Amino acid sequence: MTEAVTVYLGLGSNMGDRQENLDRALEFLSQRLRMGRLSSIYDTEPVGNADQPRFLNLVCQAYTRLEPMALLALVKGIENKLGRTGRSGAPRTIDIDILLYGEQVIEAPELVIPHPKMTERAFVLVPLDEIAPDLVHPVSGKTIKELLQGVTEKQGVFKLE
Ligand code: PH2
Ligand code: MG
Ligand code: MG
Repeated sequence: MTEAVTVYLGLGSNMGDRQENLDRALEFLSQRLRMGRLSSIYDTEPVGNADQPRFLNLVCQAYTRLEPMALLALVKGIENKLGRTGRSGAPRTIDIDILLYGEQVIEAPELVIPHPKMTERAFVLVPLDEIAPDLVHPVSGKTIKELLQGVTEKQGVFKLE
């Protein structure tokens, strides 16, 4: 049997009971993945379409033998169970992004890993730095700590108590 791969997932919610949505998503994930480290929850300013509610974001580590496309199908299934509808850019009950899948680089039409925007997003890098500062991003060759140092816009990201 193949070895489990360490993956990092970014979760976000800006519709309905945001905390409850994150909790339920983590519960569904834990039914299918062995969960590792979990960041704090952060209240974050929306990036991109600014005309939408603030997000709660977190990052988790997990171990899985699922292939990347099977992992994508799992997270999409969980998004659908939690009532995610609509286009990207609109408010959502839950968004689950595969940030990193081991050290693999994947460029398929439906899945790009590492997540193409993770290196510029404080709402991803701040929680990821909390759980894996020395992790090396396989494309840039930089650690998460180094990537975070390169991001200037961190003021919209607040750690919840
Ligand atoms: N997700 C987006 C776009 N903008 N902004 C924040 N703060 N948090 C998110 O999770 C987020 C976003 C697209 O998925
Ligand atoms: Mg996203
Ligand atoms: Mg997504």
